[in-house]
Order: sequence, then C-alpha cells, then structure tokens
Amino acid sequence: MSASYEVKGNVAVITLNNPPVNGLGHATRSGIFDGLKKAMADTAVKAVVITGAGKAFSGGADIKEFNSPKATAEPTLHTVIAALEGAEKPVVAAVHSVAMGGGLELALGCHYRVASPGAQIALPEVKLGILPGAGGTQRLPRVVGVETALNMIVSGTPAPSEKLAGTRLFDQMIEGDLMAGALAFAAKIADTRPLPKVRDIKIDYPNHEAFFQFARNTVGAMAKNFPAPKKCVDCVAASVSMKFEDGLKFEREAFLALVQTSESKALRHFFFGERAASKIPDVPEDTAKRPIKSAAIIGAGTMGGGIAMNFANAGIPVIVLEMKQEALDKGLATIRKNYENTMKKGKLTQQKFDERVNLIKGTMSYDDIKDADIVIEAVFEEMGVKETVFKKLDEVMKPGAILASNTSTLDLNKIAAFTKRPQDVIGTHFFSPANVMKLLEIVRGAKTGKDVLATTMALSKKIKKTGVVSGVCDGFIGNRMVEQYSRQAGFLLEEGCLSEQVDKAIEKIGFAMGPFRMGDLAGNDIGWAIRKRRYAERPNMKYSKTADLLCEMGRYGQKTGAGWYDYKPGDRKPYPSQLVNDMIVKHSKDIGVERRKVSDQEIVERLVYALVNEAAYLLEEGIAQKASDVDMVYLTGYGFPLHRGGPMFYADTVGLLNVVSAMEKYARGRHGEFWKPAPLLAKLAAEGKTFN
Ligand code: T1G
Repeated sequence: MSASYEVKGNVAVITLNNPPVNGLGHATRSGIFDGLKKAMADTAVKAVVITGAGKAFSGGADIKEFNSPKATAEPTLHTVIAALEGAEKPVVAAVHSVAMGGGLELALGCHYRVASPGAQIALPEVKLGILPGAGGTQRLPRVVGVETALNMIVSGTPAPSEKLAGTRLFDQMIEGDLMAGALAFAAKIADTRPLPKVRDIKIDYPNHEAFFQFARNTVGAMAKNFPAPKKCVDCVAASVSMKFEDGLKFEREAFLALVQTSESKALRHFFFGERAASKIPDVPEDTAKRPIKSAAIIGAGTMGGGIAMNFANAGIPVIVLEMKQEALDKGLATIRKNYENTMKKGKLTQQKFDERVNLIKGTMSYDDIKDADIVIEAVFEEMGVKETVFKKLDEVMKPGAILASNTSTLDLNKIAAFTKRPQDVIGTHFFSPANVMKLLEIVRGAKTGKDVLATTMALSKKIKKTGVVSGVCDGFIGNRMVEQYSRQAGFLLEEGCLSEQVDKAIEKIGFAMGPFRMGDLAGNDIGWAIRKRRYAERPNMKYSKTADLLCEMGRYGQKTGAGWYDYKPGDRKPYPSQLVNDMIVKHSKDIGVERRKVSDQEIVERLVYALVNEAAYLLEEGIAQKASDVDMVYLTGYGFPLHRGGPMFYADTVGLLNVVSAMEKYARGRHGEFWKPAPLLAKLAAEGKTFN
C-alpha cells in the first residue's frame, strides 16, 4: 500500500509513501482512504495527521495515470478529499518540501494545515494544459484570497510556504521537527468543534465581474494557443459567483474537457520527455560523476560569452580564454552588458549581478585554465582551428578534466582523436543565444567515457538546460533535420511560393518564426557556408539556388540590413522585398519550372514531414535515442510550437499513415527522391503504430 498507518499516542498518522514524489496514484489514494477509515473506527484516536515520506508531501495526481482507467478508479481524489473534509475527527496536514496540484488540494480538504518553511506550494496543472481538478480553484481563493489564488493557478508558479504563512492556508508554521510539531498541534485542537472546513469560508469580492473580465483579456492575449489559462480564470470566478458545490461541478467539467485536449497531451509529453531525455540507456543513473566546481571557455565571442554566463548563473566560477586582449575585453564587456540589460528589466538584483560578474574571469594564458574541471571550446567552426585548440588542451589540462567542443556539425570523433584522452572528450552543442536557449545537444563520441556522459548530463540540469544525447553525424539531431526543412523551403520558392507565404503558413501552426525570417535573424551566410561544403561533399544532394543568389546579392539578413526581407534601420520588422521576389520568380523561369499556386497545407506538410522523415533515419541510425528526444530538441532549440508537442508527436497526432500518404504525393513531384519514407516510418505506419 502506498500509504502507511500508525498511531502515536491518540493521534493516527497516515504517511503517503509513493516515491519519488508521493504521486496520488490509485494505490496511494486507497491507502489514505483506508487509513482514514481505521482512524475513524478507532475510539482511542482523537485526531489524524497526514504527511508524506521522502522528498515531498505530494507532487499531485499521478500524471502517468491520466487518460487511463486508474485515474477515475475509486477512491478518486475527489472521494478522498471529501472523506478528509467530512471526517468527524480533526485531520491535520503536515506539509513539507513539495505540496503541488492534487497534493495541495488534499491538504486543502483537511481541517488544519501546518507546514515547514521552504516548502514549494503550487497548483501547476496549467503547465500540463489542465487545471486543478480536485477543488483547488474553489478552495485556494478561500484561504489565500482571490487575486493570490488566481495568480498561482494561472501561472502554476510555486510559492514558498513561508510566503503564505500569514494566510488561512497554514494554521501554523513549524520550524525543526515537523512531525513533532504536527502531533503537538493535533493534540491541542483534538477537541475543538466545529471542525473548520475551507469550503465554509465565505468569499467577499466586490466588483468581481470587472476583475475577472480584465483577467480573461490579459490571460487570453498571453496564452493564445492554450485553452487552460482562460478556463482557470473561469473556475476561480466560479469560486466567487457560485455556491461551493456548483463551483466544484463547474471546475470538474472544465478539467475533464481540458484533459482530453491535444494541447494538454502535448504538454504532458513535454513534461515526461524532458525527464526521459536525461536517461541514457547504457549509462546507469548511479554512474559516478566527476565534480564540476570550475569551468573554462575557449573563445569570448557570442557563443563563448553566452556559455560562460550559464556557468556563472549556476554559481560555477568560469574563466574565458581569448588570444587577443581586444577580443577578450569585448567579450567580457558583452557579458556585463547582457547582465545589465537583465537587471534593467528587473529580472536580476544588483547582488546577483555582482555575484555573477565576479564569477567570470578573463585570461590569455592557457596556464590559468589548466585546473578547470571542464573546458568548452567555442572557437571558429573549422577543423584546423579545433585541432590546434584540442592539442593544446590535451597538453595543459589536468588529468580528468572534461574537454568539450561546442561544434555544431563537425565530427567529434576526429576532434577527440587530436588528444590522447578521447574518453574525456564530449560535444556540448549550445544554441545561440547560449545563455537563453534551453537546448543542449550532448554529443557522444565513440570513445566518450560513460562517467563523462553522466557528468555532462547532470551538468546540463545544473545550468538549467535540456540535455539531449546525440550520436556523431553531420549536424547531430537538430541541424541535420533542419537542413532538410531548409531544402524544402527553397524548393517551395522555386515552385511558386514567396518567402512571406512560406513563413506565414508555418507560423500559423505556431512556429515562432518561419525559415526565411529565421535565416535573416541567424544570418543567411551561415547556411551558405554549409551548402558550399555540401556541394563538394555531396554533389547529388540538390538544393534550391535561391538562397545562394540571395547571398551573392550580399543580403545576409538583419546583420546587413537586408535578407529575404527588407529592414529599416533600428527596426527588426521584416518587409517583403520586391527585389528578392523578382529574383525568385526569375529563377523559376531560368530553371524552367512553371510556378504554381501552393497551398498552405502543402507548405506545412513538406516542412514538418521533412523533419519527421529525417528524424526517422536518425532513430534508425541510433544518432537519436528515442522519438521524444527529437521532440525535446525541436521544442527547446528550434521554436517548434509547444502545443503541438514536437515534430514526432505532431506526426503521431496526424497519424503516420496520413504522413506517409502525403509523402507519397510529394514523391511524385520535383526532387521526389527525398520523400521515400524512411524504413522506420514506413514500418510504424504499416503497423498502425506511433513514434512515441
Ligand atoms: N505524476 C507522475 N510522476 C511525477 C509527477 C506526477 N505528478 N511529478 C514528478 N513525477 C516524476 C517525474 O516524471 C520523475 O520521474 C520523478 O517524478 C522526479 O521528478 C487533480 C490532476 C514535484 C517539483 O504538475 O513539478 O495534480 O524521470 O525530476 O526535480 O488537480 O516533479 O524519475 O521516472 O521533476 O525533484 C500536478 C509535477 C499534477 C507537479 C519534483 N502536479 N512535478 O521535482 O523531480 S496534476 C505537477 C514537478 C494534478 C489535480 C491534478 C516536479 C516536482 P522519473 P523530477 P524534482
């Protein structure tokens, strides 16, 4: 049973025990319910304390049970909470560490609540595309007030228990031994009657219609792709305008509607996918990790500076090495400027600013970095430069230091071979801006040690990145897929689209930015350099020449004031360019392609299925470990819309058979050879299966 029962004196103690976070799965709910029945039947018991073992009071309902019969099997969470609230003996919740979602709702059903300071208190359901479904939207406003409750429920952000100490949520804060404090509290109130119930607290909130209308407008603007936040507002509004039971019913209906939505399924996929990405099949969780107490970065450019900030933000001292004083000074000044801008926005205190700036030092001497636990090179993307750097690192770095490369496409095994310690070499591919983008592709070389892999994965969590392991291939996971995405974008231009139509079509399904706006932002010359390499390496890989023609016109993007779009000085807004559109139309004529009307659906299918098909090859080749890893790469590094769950989740939602039949249609068009479904995709489709 995932809840234990014991009697201490004349107080029954029910302890949730369902590691790791005391999720309120069916077995745990049954344990609580049975324990309560025992306590009520035992005449020696005068009060009940309920608490959680381990590192949480409770992290809420067991999300893994959702959309399964267990989720609605009695005793449901509603039934358990009603039993707690209806008990004829006082029930005290002893809250510590984490009380979230259904865990907090359970505590709200108790007559009293005591808590340790520092506990994370939250109703984070909105982050899963749902809302508190066991009375949280009706009870929380009654104990912390409407506005605080609304903010907590719509944001899902945890508040520390001590911040809510002055409210009716907690009857007492307990320093030190929580259980001893809770038992003493229970003894004190054992005979107090009537038993206080949160549901009986009246809410008086004059002029609430105007307040909630304002809240709906604000939330609606923020969360246009997600239905849950607005429903949260409606439910909190119901706590004010409806009788308690009616409000509970309203909330239940809203919850049941949301839990079935594709947006919620996508968010739950993201929740588990992020965590699954940190598990490496052949690297046990208890693999010994090397301590990372200091870092060094080679290169103080945009990437090197951004990478250094990640370490400083995590409290790890970091030394940035440059070859020229001017470049070093410029790099350190840029880092300082970035922190100043964050502070100006009120997102960084002066104290944190000082701490972080002081954790970043500069040097031009390799001797100063030799004792760092990890060194990450972020120098020019050319194998000769990498060779020079890694030979030097191999010479100077202490034994056991991790030697990492930020390369975005080069062969990590070749880089490792420049050293005598290939087992210490790994790829840490950050995404620009490195201090902002969450994705970190952790590139595993053929000889990378398992402890180095485990250490780097743990480090990715420490610096708040989503670490995803990739094998070694040109472009790893993300860039190899985006190359096919870009190829299709170019072909679409030749066949009848203009850049604005392509961008708008893919942005309509939620992409942050279409391929051409993205090119103008990142710099069209980056893709140009890669294609030039491709033309030599893979002469039979066809590309549209439009992107090359654009670069030959010097139109690299925002950095040159013109790219696929025109830009006005100081204005990042893209304006369609007649010059570029004429170039595209002329090019179609030059290559003898008759332009045609292309539907938005075709644009979206060709761009997204290009990602999916290439990913299927990556999975077959073992470059990517699992489909959810590919989704994490695209959700955290390439602006794929979160409410669509990532390319593989999106393909599953569309249905792989439908994906394959669309591809068969495109296989009959230009450059159709690409559209031959990867064997894994064809197999899964034929078997009616999914990637995830
Ligand atoms: N259900 C199932 N598994 C969960 C879980 C949950 N609620 N919370 C965490 N896990 C797993 C997680 O997948 C991971 O598994 C392990 O626990 C450790 O998690 C009716 C319906 C609690 C702050 O949204 O925010 O209640 O990878 O790595 O960093 O209104 O987990 O080890 O196999 O995150 O210490 C609402 C979600 C549910 C809280 C702990 N509750 N969890 O953080 O550990 S819906 C939530 C978290 C609900 C009611 C509704 C965090 C944490 P594995 P972890 P952590």
